[in-house]
Amino acid sequence: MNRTILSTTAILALASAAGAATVFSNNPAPGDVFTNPTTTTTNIFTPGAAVGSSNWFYTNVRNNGVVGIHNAYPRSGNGSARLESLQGPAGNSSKADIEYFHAPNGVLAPMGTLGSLNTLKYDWYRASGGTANADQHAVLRLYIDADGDMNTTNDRGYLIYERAYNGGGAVPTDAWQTDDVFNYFGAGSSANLWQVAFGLGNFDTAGNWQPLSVWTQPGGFTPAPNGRNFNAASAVYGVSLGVGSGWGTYDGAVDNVMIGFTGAPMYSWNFEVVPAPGSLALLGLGGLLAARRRRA
Ligand SMILES: [Ca+2]
Ligand SMILES: [Ca+2]
Repeated sequence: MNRTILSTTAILALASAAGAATVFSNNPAPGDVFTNPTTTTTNIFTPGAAVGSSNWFYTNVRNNGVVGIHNAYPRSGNGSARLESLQGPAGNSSKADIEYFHAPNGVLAPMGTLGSLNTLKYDWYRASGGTANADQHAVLRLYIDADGDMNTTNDRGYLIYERAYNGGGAVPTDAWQTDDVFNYFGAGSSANLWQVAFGLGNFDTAGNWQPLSVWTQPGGFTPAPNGRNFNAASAVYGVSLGVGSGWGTYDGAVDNVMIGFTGAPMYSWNFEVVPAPGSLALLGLGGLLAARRRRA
């Protein structure tokens, strides 16, 4: 009996450990600097957009926005995903995102439903300086398919978390923050999220931002006047973090993105700068020497 419980616990521990992933930069230190000076927005097919084979991508970059796993603001190791806006807010203002698309077999697929979502948190850092509003920080978005049927694609959008819709105020600078969307206002009291309905627009006016715990109900929520109904059966198929557009100048980073669904392993991503080939060889040599010492 005890043995069964222990082995079940061990399997669960292994399952959640397997969900924790390190996402390495494409380039050794200082890491990746993905940018685009033009007004044309990049996409996942832009050369250099894919972060290895992690299904994370540097996306929606324009007007000298910058994104890349980099060592400027290390967190939980040597790096984080840096996000910069170098121009704006007027005229051609910067935008840059880092986004995960769930495609375990090369086909876009649900991670889980909104109704089974049970964890959503991330770390972010805003450097002091810059002209972006004092309440701005890298936002967290979920890609949502409203009816949960991935064969119909005209019913999609984002749910977006940012502090500005949760009391706002100037955000701390030069210090890492952890925002736990499910427990933002205390244990079990979730933060407000607002909807972008692709093809219909942004629904971020008063009354249209709602606690996550409302969006996840069977009836969900439909923003006025013509937003989409997101509800417990809606599928989450990706995660997005970004800055801009229209912010002014901004420098910061995100790390330790976590999203979990009841009955499934936790997704947890730590952005890190890949060791240089030389240091990998040294690590290998060190490991070999240590192994030899252990055998001796
Ligand atoms: Ca990190
Ligand atoms: Ca659909």
